[in-house]
Amino acid sequence: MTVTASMGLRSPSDWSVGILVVCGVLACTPAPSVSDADAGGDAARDVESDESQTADTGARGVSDPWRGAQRPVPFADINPDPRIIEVALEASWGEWEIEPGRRVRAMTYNGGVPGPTLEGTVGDQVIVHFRNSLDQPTTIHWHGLRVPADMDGTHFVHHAIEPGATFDYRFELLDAGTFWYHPHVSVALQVEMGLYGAIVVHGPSEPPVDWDGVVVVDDLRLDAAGAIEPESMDDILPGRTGPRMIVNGRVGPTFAARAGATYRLRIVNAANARYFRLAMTGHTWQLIGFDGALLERAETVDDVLVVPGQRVELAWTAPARLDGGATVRTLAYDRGPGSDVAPFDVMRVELLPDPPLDVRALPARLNSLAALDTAGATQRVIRLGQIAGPGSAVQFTINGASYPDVPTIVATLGGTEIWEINNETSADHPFHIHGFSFQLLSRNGVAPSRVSFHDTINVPARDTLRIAWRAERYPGMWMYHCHILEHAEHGMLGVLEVR
Ligand SMILES: [Cu+2]
Repeated sequence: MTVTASMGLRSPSDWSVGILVVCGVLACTPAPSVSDADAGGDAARDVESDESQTADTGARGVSDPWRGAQRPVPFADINPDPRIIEVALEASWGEWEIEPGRRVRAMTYNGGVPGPTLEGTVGDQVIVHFRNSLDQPTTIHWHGLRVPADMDGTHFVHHAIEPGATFDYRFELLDAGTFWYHPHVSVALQVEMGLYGAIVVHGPSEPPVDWDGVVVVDDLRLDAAGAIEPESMDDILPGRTGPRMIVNGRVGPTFAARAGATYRLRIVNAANARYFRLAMTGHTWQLIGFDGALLERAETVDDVLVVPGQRVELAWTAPARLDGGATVRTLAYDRGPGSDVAPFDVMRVELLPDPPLDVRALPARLNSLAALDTAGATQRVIRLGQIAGPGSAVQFTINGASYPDVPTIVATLGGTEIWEINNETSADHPFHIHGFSFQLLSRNGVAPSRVSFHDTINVPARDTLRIAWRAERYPGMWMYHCHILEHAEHGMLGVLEVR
């Protein structure tokens, strides 16, 4: 039994061809590891090789670094077919225990924050039986996943799900990577109140690591009574932030690592507006991927910026000694007027007493990324701006207009788009496109040193980014917007139609 597919590799060819998965009801042949083909192997050979070697997560007896409530819960899959993930998801008011003994009233998915992690493999079919038990309408947006437009959770592709109503989301997992889900109705409020969860999609060629899991970061501001503070007018310009750093729904958790083990950290920024510039005192990380695509080669970094909505993947090998432990912090970052530039501690890292493991290097080659062919691409300019709004508020604009007055962009199905995004403001904006991944072509005219694909990327103040993407597979109505959720709600959002 073989897996015949171009799966999980971000290249123009596998975006344009249908993805064929040949798999029986029994388990598919384990996927070959990239490490099999380190020495110059090409991507096609990597995925078609019969040399089977699974990513041996956990094979060396490494325990989960998260303790108790710090560990996100999985979904309960009610479908016996191993290639169908069928789950129940309910949004409801509940209690969120942000630290031992401190509970806040929150919006929860299946009673918790974050919601259950949706974990699957490329080619899996997903059915989510969703029930809205809130007292207000909601939807679910599958951030970064390529899904049919009518499953995308925006209000112009399906009606908001009213209180007490249900909706079944159905889609196929097309790409390996780290994604997340959250509402797209009253989004600034509902995400701030706790409605978010991670999505992990495994591909056929994953780097071998000892543990692979999610690190969902968020921040929170409580009022004097200990409740999540409502949004104020002052939150609109910088977006809402708070002084409590949250990881996997908990303040200040501890990551308990085993010496010599390699950890794959799938970082999801679920905060409304906080830019997490993460660093571990005295240590470096290996940057291995963004959003839905691993980089071709790991890059050693001292710190990494993760903007709202974005995912960044890191690999970290625990050292032989970590006397007194270490602290992961978010470092000072100035993203513009009114923003919170202060550093904060995010989580502790400690070593387990377990005997050290032999250190294993990551594969030299993690992925094969082909740059998009941009010949004949339709070129557009997207200008991000701001103007004075009603009262003392600010209004955000795209090409001079605020949603819903931003003219709809109509892209041709099968065509290639190049967007020049000019940030004309003095603040950074994280730019997100629904339904499609884009390649970064340049920043201020300078091409990056490597190929990378994103669905959410920071556009620094006054900078110009050029991105390219293929309008393929799924026609329909999509959105693009700033992922500082207060900015999206105050005008920095446009409609994209692919037809
Ligand atoms: Cu913005």
